[in-house]
Amino acid sequence: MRIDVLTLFPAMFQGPMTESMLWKARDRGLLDLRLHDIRDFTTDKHNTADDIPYGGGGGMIMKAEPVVSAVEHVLQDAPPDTSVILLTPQGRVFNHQIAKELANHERLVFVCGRYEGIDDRVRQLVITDELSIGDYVLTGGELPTMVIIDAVIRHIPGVLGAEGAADSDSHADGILEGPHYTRPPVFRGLSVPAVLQEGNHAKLTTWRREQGLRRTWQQRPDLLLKADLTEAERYLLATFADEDAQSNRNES
Ligand code: 4F9
Repeated sequence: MRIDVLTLFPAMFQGPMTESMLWKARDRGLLDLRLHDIRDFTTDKHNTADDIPYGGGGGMIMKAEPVVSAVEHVLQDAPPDTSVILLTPQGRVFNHQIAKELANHERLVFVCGRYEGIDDRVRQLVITDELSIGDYVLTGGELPTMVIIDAVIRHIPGVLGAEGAADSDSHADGILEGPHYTRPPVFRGLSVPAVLQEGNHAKLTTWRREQGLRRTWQQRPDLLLKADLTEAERYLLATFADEDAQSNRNES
């Protein structure tokens, strides 16, 4: 996959994009990441990338021309269905499903805004998708871009060690993963659950699903409304609620 990032701060990407998994993906030739400085597409002698807003209001707005030129430059040799993504708190909220969907693309372009905003004509002319990473405002689109690239490349075959490891992630099937343990078997009086040490695979699979459901019920009950659960799993959820009611009675 080739990813082009358009930013006024390409140096912000140096650390994260050269460490760990992202580096592995690039090293293995699975990710061709290209950073472009929007300032290189300015045409005046002062390399002006921003200007004051029409109608007042303070703050600076990124000019349309350099951003549109930069997008057109990277799109020159791109397939017509290439997504050009703007990071903005006004976009669709990014999630696991969107990460998987984006991983199927051969090319992606990320446009990182800065300052108070970006001239809306950029959006009207060249943007195909607007994404947010949550309901808060940051100083620019660079961190959201890195978050999204990290989440997307995990779904490219060969990036993770074990093939298909992303399929068991939290959120992969709408519920959270259960707990994980490593050695030692007892730490400060807390034991690793016996089922993990027994090697009974069928039992382990059931246990993991049960633990995932329990975690989801405890920490993100909102996810259960949309999760695709069997009759038996719905019944299990009801037993969690019963256990809960039981322990509340014992406390009082
Ligand atoms: C983008 C915030 C995506 C959240 C872009 C300022 C942003 C953002 N998700 N904040 N520029």
